Amino acid sequence: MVPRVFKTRRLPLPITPVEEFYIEDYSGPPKSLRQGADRWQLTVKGKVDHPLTLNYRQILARPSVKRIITLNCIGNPVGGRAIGNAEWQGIPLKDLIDEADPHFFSNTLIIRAEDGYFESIPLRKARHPGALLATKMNGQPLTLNHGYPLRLLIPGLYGIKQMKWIKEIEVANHRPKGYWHKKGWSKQAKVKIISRIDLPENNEVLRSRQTVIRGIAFAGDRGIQYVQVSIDGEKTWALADLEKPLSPYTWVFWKFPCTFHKPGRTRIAVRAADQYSGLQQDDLRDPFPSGTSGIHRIEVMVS
Ligand SMILES: Nc1nc2c(c(=O)[nH]1)N[C@H]1C(S)=C(S)[C@@H](COP(=O)(O)O)O[C@H]1N2
Ligand SMILES: [Mo]
Repeated sequence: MVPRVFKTRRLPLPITPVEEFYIEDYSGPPKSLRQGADRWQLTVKGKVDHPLTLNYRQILARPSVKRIITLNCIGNPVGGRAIGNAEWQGIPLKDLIDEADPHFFSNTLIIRAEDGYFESIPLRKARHPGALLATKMNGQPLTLNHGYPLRLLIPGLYGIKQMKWIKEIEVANHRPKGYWHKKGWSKQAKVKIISRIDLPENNEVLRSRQTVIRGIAFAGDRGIQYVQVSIDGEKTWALADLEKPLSPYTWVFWKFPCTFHKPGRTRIAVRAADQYSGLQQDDLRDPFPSGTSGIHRIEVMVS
């Protein structure tokens, strides 16, 4: 799993421009969609009373909503940039599922995409009030790289569940392993708490003893409760200031104004807590198999 990242600025913008948004897929955009979506259609089928087939025009004609949702790749390493935030527009997944009217005993959605990728999601998760079948990203039709004509977003889950180029949604009562799940990655793919230092950068030389440390923190749909920063080799921690997130499903920007007491090499670390499970733990630093919540540490030279 090797996401393509585009680091064009030191501190990210609250909404990631499309050209800077990381890209991850196992074999690139499907050929069938390169000429447009004229022949594309979405089918909702399986254990439902009202199977549906919708073409692109019909999907665009439906009432749509806008949601700001951050996407994080399960393979994103500690301090990594395979995370981005966008305003997505489309139809709530829940509305489409309800319209198809799943049978009482069904419990799973199997979602298939034009590139052969597929994933399964518990029906309960798919009914998340924030889950969206998006046609637009930051006000523009989705680009081919980001899932044109239709992609899924489910707050609280890693990118592996956020299918691009969707063509089929099957309601079922069995749970097949998804593409990455077969390769040993997490089946649930629930996002872990992460926090990252963006400014200063690792090994930067600081000309002044006074500085403002900045970065982001993210915990899916669980919200960030607080962020703590340490500038003394993790002996003590102090609270950072949080900006109000753009939605309940996005990253949070934090800042930490501070004064270093002595010159020389200084270690900076950050950790965050979500609203439910408490403080970020450092025990799982390897993104495989279920994402990392390792603590981001950098070293700077204070002159
Ligand atoms: N159809 C399809 N959807 C996919 C993938 C894929 O390979 N095929 N990769 C997933 C992974 S691993 C991630 S992290 C996100 C990345 O979305 P992005 O490329 O728009 O940033 O897409 C997900 N959706
Ligand atoms: Mo990913």
